[in-house]
Amino acid sequence: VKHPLANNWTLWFTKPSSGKGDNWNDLLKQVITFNSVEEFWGIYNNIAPVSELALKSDYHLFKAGVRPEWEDPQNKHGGKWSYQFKDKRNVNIDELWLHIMLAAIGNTLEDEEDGEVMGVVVNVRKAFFRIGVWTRTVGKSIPNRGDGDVAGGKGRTPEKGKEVLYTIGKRVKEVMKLPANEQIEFSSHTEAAHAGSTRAKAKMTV
Ligand code: M7G
Repeated sequence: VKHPLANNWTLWFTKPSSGKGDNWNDLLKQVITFNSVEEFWGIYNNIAPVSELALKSDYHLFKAGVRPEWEDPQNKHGGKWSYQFKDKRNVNIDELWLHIMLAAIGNTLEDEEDGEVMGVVVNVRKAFFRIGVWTRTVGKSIPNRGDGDVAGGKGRTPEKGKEVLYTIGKRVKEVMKLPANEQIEFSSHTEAAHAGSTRAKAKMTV
């Protein structure tokens, strides 16, 4: 018996750049798409844990049909909650990443009808591990896809839009078991793209 997930999910991998003119698109590879709990575990048990990945690697787990890029039509109006774990030796990144993936595919990061969560990302960098949760909006209402979806924040007031994002931020913080005095930051992808890096100025913290 397979236990279906509410969405189909695709795992992506960014392989480390060799440093010689590699561009983002050459490094980003689609690994596999799945739609059940059992398939998830089958994949999880057969891929390298984050703790064994080389520096500059990323895993991205996104709703099927959404590329893990700022430019994707479903991401371009959005942003992400993220946190950098700087004490790499004392953080159980494999467990944190597993828990954030389970929360994403189990739809517990948001109220399902909000349709904000596009995917989750882990970055392996020299000075930190970073976990990010990508959202479809930055709280503002955006043009909807025209296929009956409500995920564009249609009918949401700006206050409601922000509240939806803060709720996700709080849940992300809980899943990562961060102490209350640690802050996770929200930044929009437009800022990240302009800054040429994700270290863009944070708009919200929780
Ligand atoms: P990062 O991995 O988000 O953060 O971006 P880091 O600076 O801590 O490593 C690293 C670089 O990857 C960016 O400066 C971009 O060159 C490229 N990059 C990352 N993302 C998420 C994207 C994306 O969505 N689209 C494009 N075109 N490039 C990206």
